[in-house]
Amino acid sequence: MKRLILMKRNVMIALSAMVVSGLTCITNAEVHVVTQMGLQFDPAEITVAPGDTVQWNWMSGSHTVTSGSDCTFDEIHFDEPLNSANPTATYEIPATFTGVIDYFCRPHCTLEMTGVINVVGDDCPGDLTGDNQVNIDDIFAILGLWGDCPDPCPPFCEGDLTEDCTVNIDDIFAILGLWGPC
Ligand SMILES: [Cu+2]
Repeated sequence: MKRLILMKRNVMIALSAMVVSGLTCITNAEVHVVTQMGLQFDPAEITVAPGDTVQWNWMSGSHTVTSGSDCTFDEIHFDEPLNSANPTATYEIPATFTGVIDYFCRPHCTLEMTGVINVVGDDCPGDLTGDNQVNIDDIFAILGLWGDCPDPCPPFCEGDLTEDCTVNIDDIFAILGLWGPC
């Protein structure tokens, strides 16, 4: 019995190692640069993919990058200063998020210092490892993300394909349903 438990543990260690090596294959993420120019973000609207990073570069004055619309922080994505003390702000788009992220500068929002990030997902939602196929590696990725989603769960949680705020067996069934080349 003890030996069986030990063997199970070794299998889990091996699986974990495979998950880690599988996840490091995700290398197609891009960095999109937005520059603060006076009271504008340039470009004001960008289109990115899930997992990409947006980087804002400060030029002058004192600003913030704050996600939300109507000059109200959405308390979901980001709220960072962009000034001489913090001349670069970055945000990594969650891997499973798609949709629109509006953002603004807190001091200059009413002067229409705003921006838009369009996050357009790929057409292969089950491909967590980014190798253009849904296969056993994606099941290992699910295992590595297993459990309750971090708070706040909506609107994104990596590995939660069924969007029920927990990564569980249902997500493995979802992977199986998406099985094959993208
Ligand atoms: Cu500003």
